[in-house]
Amino acid sequence: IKHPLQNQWTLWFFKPDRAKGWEENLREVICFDTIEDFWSTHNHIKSASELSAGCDYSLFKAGIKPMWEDPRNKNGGRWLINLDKKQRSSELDNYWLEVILCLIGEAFEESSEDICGAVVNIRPKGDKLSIWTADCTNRDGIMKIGQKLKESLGITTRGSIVYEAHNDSMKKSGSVAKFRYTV
Ligand code: M7G
Repeated sequence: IKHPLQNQWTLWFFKPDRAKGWEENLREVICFDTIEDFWSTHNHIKSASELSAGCDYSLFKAGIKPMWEDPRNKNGGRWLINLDKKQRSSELDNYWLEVILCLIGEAFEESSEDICGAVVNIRPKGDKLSIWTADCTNRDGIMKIGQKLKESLGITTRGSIVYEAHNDSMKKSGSVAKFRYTV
């Protein structure tokens, strides 16, 4: 008997193709709802650090698309971790796995309800990890998730993780979005 997860999760893959629109470049890879199915997926796909520049993996609760426009995301935001280039070889894959295990294991307890998914962006200027939550005004839930995230990754630097509302990310023109919370 396989071990059921509390939620069903969908893994998405984004591969940049300039000839296509952003959403067209987003593909559903697989849906799983047991620990065993998670590991067999994880063990046969490329690790995040092996992806080419511009690609993303996203893991979202089934039924939520990994985009700002989804009804479950549109009032939400993300905890964002910016990694240094050198962390791709040292930290990226471990961090991403840890984030996934927190999500599918419902490690955020009562705040797990607020979780929509997580994204890893592979970028030449520095990779990014984020956890997307549903409501950018739910301060308590957001802070609990942020603290748990930092703790799980063993990040101790104060103020190193910022939460930004998708509404701000959407509007940002080149520069950094106005963040709302930090841990
Ligand atoms: P990114 O891939 O999140 O980060 O956004 P990057 O700047 O490090 O590459 C790059 C661009 O992709 C954005 O400026 C948008 O044009 C597009 N994009 C990203 N996201 C997450 C979305 C989304 O949720 N919806 C739409 N419509 N476009 C998006």
